[in-house]
Amino acid sequence: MTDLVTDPITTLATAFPPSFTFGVATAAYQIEGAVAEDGRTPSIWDVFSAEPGRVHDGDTGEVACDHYRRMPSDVALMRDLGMGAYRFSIAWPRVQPGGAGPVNAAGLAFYDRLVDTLLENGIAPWATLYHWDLPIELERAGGWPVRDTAYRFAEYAGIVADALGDRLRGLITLNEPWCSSFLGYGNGAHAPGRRDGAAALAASHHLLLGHGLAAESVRAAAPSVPFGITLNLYPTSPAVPASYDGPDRAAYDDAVRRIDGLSNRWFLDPVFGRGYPTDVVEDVRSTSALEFVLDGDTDIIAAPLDFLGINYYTRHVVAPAAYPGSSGVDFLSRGLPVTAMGWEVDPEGLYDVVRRVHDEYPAVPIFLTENGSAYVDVVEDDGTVHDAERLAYLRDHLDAAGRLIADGVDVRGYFAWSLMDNFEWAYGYEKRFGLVHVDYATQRRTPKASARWYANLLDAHRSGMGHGGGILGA
Ligand code: IFM
Repeated sequence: MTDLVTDPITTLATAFPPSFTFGVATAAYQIEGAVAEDGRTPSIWDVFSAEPGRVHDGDTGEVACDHYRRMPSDVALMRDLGMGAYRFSIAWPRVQPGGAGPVNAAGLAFYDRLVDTLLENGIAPWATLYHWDLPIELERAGGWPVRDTAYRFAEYAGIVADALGDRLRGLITLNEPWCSSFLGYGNGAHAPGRRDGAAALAASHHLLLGHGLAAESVRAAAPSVPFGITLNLYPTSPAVPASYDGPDRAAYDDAVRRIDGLSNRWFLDPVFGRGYPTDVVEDVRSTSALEFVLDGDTDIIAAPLDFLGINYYTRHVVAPAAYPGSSGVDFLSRGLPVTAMGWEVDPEGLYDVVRRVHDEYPAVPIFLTENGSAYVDVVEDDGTVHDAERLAYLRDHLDAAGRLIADGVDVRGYFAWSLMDNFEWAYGYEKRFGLVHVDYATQRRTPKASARWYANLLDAHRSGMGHGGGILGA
């Protein structure tokens, strides 16, 4: 294991080959603001966050980090931190208001400028096409549970690929379709806030179908842009040791199977050409007969990938439900330190989940497209934030990424979530994931200690790893 105590930066930097991509990630609705600027129309998140009780403190993305107006200085900030790549998302309602019909040139022009500004500053642009901001008109027509939304998405994907594909270094169709379908349509915690299990399953299928159809429209418009999808994956473990052989051992294993099935395999299997896992099809049969899966759909979804994006935050630890009538599975904590989200800090989980994809699915380059932590930051009088816990989280997860590479897993990049504090969906502005602190009253950006540490690591990596010290010292 890398010695992270005595030589945290120079040793860690050696774990990553020279071609490794280091960057940061954001998403449009979480940072842009300017929701009615240049022809943008509302998305499901504008409508959802305006509904009382949906988002903590009634927060919305109306202003967010005001990135739409501050884009040039935000890119300069990334350059100053030495970022090699930036993963952003494109707001569908800016590019194609209403989700269908003609392109809104003014909205698309923002992303055109962003891509050029990034390139001028030596930062590789990576775009995500859908990070949860469905145009409200498409939701009013039925949203993702409706098949037509997949075709609308493929059309929009082609528009973006045609305009930006010549300059993007990576194009990701969907960010975390599990969240879009199961949180958006299943438990209602996310926009559009519906609570309908059958609709959630239909949404998951149409999101994946949209991904597959987008492969065609993207490759037709921009054949050379690396094409992929980002899944949020969770290693799933029983809340008992491997050696446990009590009478309910099988029930623990079944809890793991069910949660792994719906969280991971429901998405990985069809994307890698295996169709939907039959055990999960059985699990959900009382909710839906999956009549929306038509002949040929699974072939479309299995479109070849240039890379798989994996987002990792924590592990699921599960047990058979203590009380009958619940969903059948309980999620437990092991008493490990948690982030402000209540998520256990488990860098080994990153190793485990990526290793599992490497071991069980066809070989494909892997990019860690999100990984990060929310903590309650204390801002000192001089504006600095000594976020030791976030720094340790970042360092320990990067160490796990380095060990994956050492063990032969084809991990090619890491994007820290997030460049800066932003609108954390139903948690509003209360949870801060940024490497850069945002004072929402003034929009002042201040790099936290974690940002400066990451900048030092990237500096050491770029300069052939011989570099010690740096801003924080070794
Ligand atoms: O902020 C989100 C992001 O939009 C998607 N992945 C998880 C992050 C933290 O919750």
